[in-house]
Amino acid sequence: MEISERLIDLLRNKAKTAVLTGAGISAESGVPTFRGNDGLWNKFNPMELASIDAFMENPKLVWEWYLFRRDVINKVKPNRGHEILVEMEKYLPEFTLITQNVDNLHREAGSENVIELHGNIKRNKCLNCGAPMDDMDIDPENVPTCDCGGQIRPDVVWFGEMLPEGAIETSQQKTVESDLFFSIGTSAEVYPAAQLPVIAQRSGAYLVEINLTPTPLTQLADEAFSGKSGEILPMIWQAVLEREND
Ligand code: BJW
Ligand code: ZN
Repeated sequence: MEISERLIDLLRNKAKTAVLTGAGISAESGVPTFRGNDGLWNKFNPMELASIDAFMENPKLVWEWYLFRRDVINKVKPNRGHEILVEMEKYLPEFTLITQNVDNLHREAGSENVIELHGNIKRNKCLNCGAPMDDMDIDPENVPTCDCGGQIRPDVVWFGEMLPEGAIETSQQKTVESDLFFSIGTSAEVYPAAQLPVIAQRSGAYLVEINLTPTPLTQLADEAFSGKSGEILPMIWQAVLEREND
Protein backbone atom coordinates (compact mmCIF):
# COMPACT_ATOMS: atom_id res chain seq x y z
CA MET A 1 0.00 0.00 0.00
CA GLU A 2 1.31 3.38 -1.04
CA ILE A 3 1.03 6.27 1.42
CA SER A 4 1.78 9.68 -0.05
CA GLU A 5 4.53 11.92 1.25
CA ARG A 6 1.93 14.66 1.37
CA LEU A 7 -0.20 12.77 3.88
CA ILE A 8 2.76 11.82 6.05
CA ASP A 9 4.01 15.41 6.01
CA LEU A 10 0.61 16.81 6.96
CA LEU A 11 0.45 14.49 9.97
CA ARG A 12 4.07 15.05 10.97
CA ASN A 13 3.57 18.79 10.76
CA LYS A 14 0.54 18.43 13.00
CA ALA A 15 -2.00 19.70 10.50
CA LYS A 16 -5.41 20.68 11.84
CA THR A 17 -7.24 17.41 11.39
CA ALA A 18 -10.87 16.36 11.39
CA VAL A 19 -12.11 12.80 11.07
CA LEU A 20 -15.56 11.54 10.15
CA THR A 21 -16.29 7.91 10.95
CA GLY A 22 -19.14 5.61 10.05
CA ALA A 23 -20.24 2.06 10.70
CA GLY A 24 -17.27 0.59 8.79
CA ILE A 25 -14.79 1.52 11.52
CA SER A 26 -16.69 -0.71 13.96
CA ALA A 27 -17.18 -3.58 11.49
CA GLU A 28 -13.93 -5.25 12.56
CA SER A 29 -15.18 -5.14 16.15
CA GLY A 30 -18.20 -7.18 15.06
CA VAL A 31 -20.79 -4.44 14.74
CA PRO A 32 -22.71 -4.91 11.49
CA THR A 33 -22.85 -2.00 9.06
CA PHE A 34 -26.10 -0.58 7.74
CA ARG A 35 -25.71 -0.90 4.01
CA GLY A 36 -23.92 -3.28 1.68
CA ASN A 37 -23.78 -7.03 1.48
CA ASP A 38 -22.54 -7.63 4.99
CA GLY A 39 -24.98 -5.21 6.53
CA LEU A 40 -26.83 -7.31 9.06
CA TRP A 41 -29.52 -4.72 9.02
CA ASN A 42 -29.96 -5.88 5.45
CA LYS A 43 -32.64 -8.07 6.92
CA PHE A 44 -34.19 -4.91 8.25
CA ASN A 45 -34.28 -1.68 6.34
CA PRO A 46 -32.86 1.20 8.39
CA MET A 47 -34.94 3.58 6.30
CA GLU A 48 -38.00 1.75 7.58
CA LEU A 49 -36.98 1.20 11.18
CA ALA A 50 -34.93 4.29 12.00
CA SER A 51 -37.80 6.73 11.89
CA ILE A 52 -40.34 8.26 14.18
CA ASP A 53 -43.12 6.93 11.97
CA ALA A 54 -41.87 3.37 12.42
CA PHE A 55 -41.72 3.87 16.17
CA MET A 56 -45.19 5.33 16.36
CA GLU A 57 -46.56 2.53 14.25
CA ASN A 58 -44.74 -0.33 15.93
CA PRO A 59 -42.75 0.62 19.05
CA LYS A 60 -42.36 -3.06 19.94
CA LEU A 61 -40.60 -3.91 16.66
CA VAL A 62 -38.37 -0.84 16.78
CA TRP A 63 -37.42 -1.47 20.42
CA GLU A 64 -36.68 -5.14 19.66
CA TRP A 65 -34.29 -4.03 16.91
CA TYR A 66 -32.51 -1.61 19.24
CA LEU A 67 -32.34 -4.05 22.17
CA PHE A 68 -30.89 -6.67 19.85
CA ARG A 69 -28.27 -4.19 18.64
CA ARG A 70 -27.51 -3.03 22.19
CA ASP A 71 -26.83 -6.62 23.04
CA VAL A 72 -24.40 -6.97 20.14
CA ILE A 73 -22.68 -3.69 20.98
CA ASN A 74 -22.39 -4.50 24.69
CA LYS A 75 -20.34 -7.57 23.81
CA VAL A 76 -17.79 -5.99 21.47
CA LYS A 77 -14.56 -4.09 21.97
CA PRO A 78 -12.87 -1.26 20.06
CA ASN A 79 -10.41 -2.36 17.35
CA ARG A 80 -7.05 -1.09 16.04
CA GLY A 81 -8.81 1.55 13.95
CA HIS A 82 -10.42 3.12 17.02
CA GLU A 83 -7.10 2.88 18.86
CA ILE A 84 -5.12 4.72 16.19
CA LEU A 85 -7.61 7.58 16.36
CA VAL A 86 -6.88 7.79 20.10
CA GLU A 87 -3.16 8.03 19.25
CA MET A 88 -3.89 10.75 16.70
CA GLU A 89 -5.85 12.76 19.24
CA LYS A 90 -2.88 12.65 21.62
CA TYR A 91 -0.37 13.58 18.93
CA LEU A 92 -2.25 16.32 17.09
CA PRO A 93 -2.98 19.51 19.05
CA GLU A 94 -5.95 20.29 16.81
CA PHE A 95 -7.94 17.18 16.21
CA THR A 96 -11.68 16.64 15.97
CA LEU A 97 -13.40 13.28 15.86
CA ILE A 98 -16.90 13.30 14.41
CA THR A 99 -18.79 10.03 14.35
CA GLN A 100 -22.07 8.89 12.93
CA ASN A 101 -21.83 5.78 15.07
CA VAL A 102 -24.06 5.26 18.07
CA ASP A 103 -21.98 2.40 19.51
CA ASN A 104 -19.80 4.39 21.95
CA LEU A 105 -16.67 2.50 20.80
CA HIS A 106 -14.59 5.64 20.21
CA ARG A 107 -15.05 6.64 23.84
CA GLU A 108 -14.41 3.10 25.03
CA ALA A 109 -11.15 3.11 23.08
CA GLY A 110 -10.15 6.31 24.91
CA SER A 111 -10.99 9.12 22.50
CA GLU A 112 -11.83 12.10 24.66
CA ASN A 113 -13.54 14.57 22.38
CA VAL A 114 -16.11 12.83 20.26
CA ILE A 115 -18.94 14.54 18.45
CA GLU A 116 -21.75 12.00 18.17
CA LEU A 117 -23.88 13.16 15.27
CA HIS A 118 -26.50 10.43 15.55
CA GLY A 119 -26.73 10.01 19.33
CA ASN A 120 -25.81 7.01 21.43
CA ILE A 121 -27.62 3.67 21.47
CA LYS A 122 -26.77 3.09 25.13
CA ARG A 123 -28.98 6.00 26.22
CA ASN A 124 -32.77 6.45 26.31
CA LYS A 125 -34.85 9.57 26.27
CA CYS A 126 -38.49 10.62 26.40
CA LEU A 127 -40.09 10.88 22.97
CA ASN A 128 -42.10 13.84 24.14
CA CYS A 129 -40.00 16.07 26.43
CA GLY A 130 -36.55 14.68 25.59
CA ALA A 131 -35.66 14.02 29.24
CA PRO A 132 -32.81 11.51 29.61
CA MET A 133 -34.08 8.13 30.84
CA ASP A 134 -31.01 5.99 31.06
CA ASP A 135 -31.20 3.35 33.75
CA MET A 136 -34.44 1.93 32.69
CA ASP A 137 -35.38 -1.62 31.77
CA ILE A 138 -37.19 -1.69 28.49
CA ASP A 139 -39.89 -4.25 27.87
CA PRO A 140 -40.77 -3.94 24.18
CA GLU A 141 -44.17 -5.47 24.88
CA ASN A 142 -44.92 -2.67 27.28
CA VAL A 143 -42.81 0.39 26.49
CA PRO A 144 -42.36 2.51 29.63
CA THR A 145 -43.43 6.15 29.73
CA CYS A 146 -42.04 9.33 31.22
CA ASP A 147 -43.85 11.37 33.90
CA CYS A 148 -45.02 13.60 31.06
CA GLY A 149 -46.72 10.62 29.39
CA GLY A 150 -44.26 10.35 26.47
CA GLN A 151 -42.95 6.93 25.48
CA ILE A 152 -39.30 6.08 26.15
CA ARG A 153 -37.20 5.74 23.01
CA PRO A 154 -33.51 5.18 22.22
CA ASP A 155 -31.47 8.41 22.22
CA VAL A 156 -30.47 8.19 18.57
CA VAL A 157 -31.21 10.37 15.55
CA TRP A 158 -33.77 8.98 13.16
CA PHE A 159 -34.39 10.03 9.55
CA GLY A 160 -36.17 13.35 9.38
CA GLU A 161 -34.94 14.38 12.84
CA MET A 162 -32.59 17.19 13.73
CA LEU A 163 -29.10 16.29 14.91
CA PRO A 164 -28.21 17.02 18.59
CA GLU A 165 -28.01 20.72 19.28
CA GLY A 166 -24.74 22.24 18.13
CA ALA A 167 -23.33 18.95 16.84
CA ILE A 168 -23.46 19.73 13.14
CA GLU A 169 -22.55 23.39 13.64
CA THR A 170 -19.40 22.49 15.59
CA SER A 171 -18.56 19.74 13.10
CA GLN A 172 -18.93 22.12 10.17
CA GLN A 173 -16.76 24.71 11.85
CA LYS A 174 -14.00 22.19 12.61
CA THR A 175 -14.34 20.84 9.08
CA VAL A 176 -13.91 24.25 7.48
CA GLU A 177 -10.88 24.94 9.68
CA SER A 178 -9.23 21.60 8.95
CA ASP A 179 -6.21 21.15 6.66
CA LEU A 180 -6.60 17.40 6.65
CA PHE A 181 -9.88 15.48 6.65
CA PHE A 182 -10.39 11.73 6.90
CA SER A 183 -13.63 10.01 5.90
CA ILE A 184 -13.46 6.51 7.35
CA GLY A 185 -15.87 3.59 6.96
CA THR A 186 -18.87 5.57 5.85
CA SER A 187 -20.95 5.10 2.71
CA ALA A 188 -21.28 8.92 2.66
CA GLU A 189 -24.93 8.65 1.78
CA VAL A 190 -26.61 10.10 4.83
CA TYR A 191 -26.90 13.86 5.22
CA PRO A 192 -25.89 16.19 6.72
CA ALA A 193 -22.84 14.08 7.73
CA ALA A 194 -22.09 13.26 4.08
CA GLN A 195 -21.58 16.94 3.33
CA LEU A 196 -18.65 17.29 5.70
CA PRO A 197 -15.93 15.72 3.54
CA VAL A 198 -17.10 17.80 0.59
CA ILE A 199 -17.10 20.98 2.67
CA ALA A 200 -13.62 20.10 3.92
CA GLN A 201 -12.19 19.74 0.46
CA ARG A 202 -13.91 22.87 -0.82
CA SER A 203 -12.35 24.82 2.03
CA GLY A 204 -8.92 23.59 1.09
CA ALA A 205 -8.40 20.48 3.20
CA TYR A 206 -6.60 17.40 1.89
CA LEU A 207 -9.33 14.75 1.73
CA VAL A 208 -8.46 11.16 2.56
CA GLU A 209 -10.90 8.28 2.39
CA ILE A 210 -10.53 4.83 3.93
CA ASN A 211 -13.19 2.33 2.88
CA LEU A 212 -13.58 -1.24 1.77
CA THR A 213 -15.69 -0.32 -1.24
CA PRO A 214 -16.02 2.75 -3.48
CA THR A 215 -18.36 5.52 -2.32
CA PRO A 216 -19.48 8.81 -3.87
CA LEU A 217 -16.36 10.32 -2.27
CA THR A 218 -13.79 7.96 -3.71
CA GLN A 219 -13.30 9.83 -6.99
CA LEU A 220 -13.27 13.14 -5.23
CA ALA A 221 -10.77 12.26 -2.52
CA ASP A 222 -7.17 13.42 -2.81
CA GLU A 223 -6.12 10.03 -1.55
CA ALA A 224 -8.37 6.97 -1.27
CA PHE A 225 -7.35 3.79 0.53
CA SER A 226 -9.27 0.66 -0.34
CA GLY A 227 -9.22 -1.71 2.63
CA LYS A 228 -10.13 -2.18 6.26
CA SER A 229 -9.71 0.81 8.54
CA GLY A 230 -8.30 -1.47 11.25
CA GLU A 231 -5.44 -2.28 8.89
CA ILE A 232 -4.97 0.95 6.92
CA LEU A 233 -4.95 3.34 9.90
CA PRO A 234 -2.16 1.44 11.70
CA MET A 235 -0.11 1.43 8.46
CA ILE A 236 -0.50 5.18 8.04
CA TRP A 237 0.38 5.77 11.67
CA GLN A 238 3.38 3.49 11.52
CA ALA A 239 4.66 5.46 8.51
CA VAL A 240 4.29 8.73 10.47
CA LEU A 241 6.07 7.36 13.54
CA GLU A 242 8.87 5.85 11.47
CA ARG A 243 9.49 9.21 9.92
CA GLU A 244 9.55 10.83 13.36
CA ASN A 245 12.56 8.70 14.19
CA ASP A 246 14.48 9.71 11.08
C1 BJW B 1 -15.54 -0.45 5.97
C2 BJW B 1 -15.22 -1.60 6.69
C3 BJW B 1 -13.94 -1.67 7.24
C4 BJW B 1 -17.26 -1.79 6.01
N1 BJW B 1 -13.10 -0.66 7.07
N2 BJW B 1 -14.69 0.53 5.80
C5 BJW B 1 -30.12 15.97 1.51
C6 BJW B 1 -30.41 15.21 0.40
C7 BJW B 1 -31.22 14.09 0.51
C8 BJW B 1 -31.77 13.72 1.73
C9 BJW B 1 -31.48 14.47 2.84
C10 BJW B 1 -30.68 15.59 2.71
N3 BJW B 1 -30.54 16.13 3.95
C11 BJW B 1 -31.23 15.38 4.83
C12 BJW B 1 -31.82 14.37 4.18
C13 BJW B 1 -32.67 13.33 4.79
C14 BJW B 1 -31.87 12.26 5.50
C15 BJW B 1 -30.89 11.61 4.54
O1 BJW B 1 -29.72 11.85 4.52
N4 BJW B 1 -31.34 10.70 3.72
C16 BJW B 1 -30.43 10.01 2.79
C17 BJW B 1 -30.54 8.51 3.00
C18 BJW B 1 -30.68 10.47 1.39
N5 BJW B 1 -31.17 12.79 6.66
C19 BJW B 1 -31.79 13.00 7.82
O2 BJW B 1 -32.98 12.80 7.93
C20 BJW B 1 -30.97 13.54 8.98
N6 BJW B 1 -31.62 14.64 9.58
C21 BJW B 1 -31.70 15.83 9.00
O3 BJW B 1 -31.17 16.04 7.94
O4 BJW B 1 -32.40 16.78 9.72
C22 BJW B 1 -32.80 17.97 9.04
C23 BJW B 1 -34.05 17.62 8.26
C24 BJW B 1 -35.19 17.33 8.94
C25 BJW B 1 -36.34 17.02 8.23
C26 BJW B 1 -36.32 16.96 6.83
C27 BJW B 1 -35.13 17.20 6.15
C28 BJW B 1 -33.98 17.55 6.88
C29 BJW B 1 -30.85 12.49 10.07
C30 BJW B 1 -30.09 11.29 9.65
C31 BJW B 1 -30.12 10.23 10.75
C32 BJW B 1 -29.44 8.94 10.34
N7 BJW B 1 -29.74 7.95 11.29
C33 BJW B 1 -29.13 6.62 11.19
C34 BJW B 1 -29.71 5.73 12.30
C35 BJW B 1 -29.13 6.14 13.66
C36 BJW B 1 -29.67 5.33 14.77
C37 BJW B 1 -29.33 3.87 14.64
O5 BJW B 1 -28.13 3.50 14.69
O6 BJW B 1 -30.25 3.10 14.48
O7 BJW B 1 -27.69 6.72 11.30
S1 BJW B 1 -29.34 5.86 9.59
C38 BJW B 1 -27.75 5.08 9.54
O8 BJW B 1 -26.97 5.65 8.45
C39 BJW B 1 -27.05 5.52 10.84
C40 BJW B 1 -25.66 5.81 10.34
O9 BJW B 1 -24.99 6.65 11.25
C41 BJW B 1 -25.91 6.43 9.00
C42 BJW B 1 -24.71 6.41 8.08
O10 BJW B 1 -24.34 5.11 7.77
P1 BJW B 1 -22.78 4.75 7.67
O11 BJW B 1 -22.13 4.92 8.97
O12 BJW B 1 -22.20 5.45 6.53
O13 BJW B 1 -22.87 3.16 7.44
P2 BJW B 1 -23.08 2.35 6.07
O14 BJW B 1 -23.46 0.98 6.46
O15 BJW B 1 -23.95 3.08 5.15
O16 BJW B 1 -21.62 2.31 5.41
C43 BJW B 1 -20.57 1.59 6.00
C44 BJW B 1 -19.35 1.76 5.09
O17 BJW B 1 -18.24 1.14 5.72
C45 BJW B 1 -19.51 1.11 3.72
O18 BJW B 1 -19.14 2.06 2.73
C46 BJW B 1 -18.51 -0.06 3.76
O19 BJW B 1 -17.88 -0.27 2.52
C47 BJW B 1 -17.51 0.41 4.76
N8 BJW B 1 -16.79 -0.64 5.50
N9 BJW B 1 -16.30 -2.47 6.65
C48 BJW B 1 -13.49 0.39 6.31
N10 BJW B 1 -13.54 -2.77 7.97
ZN1 ZN C 1 -41.21 13.28 29.02
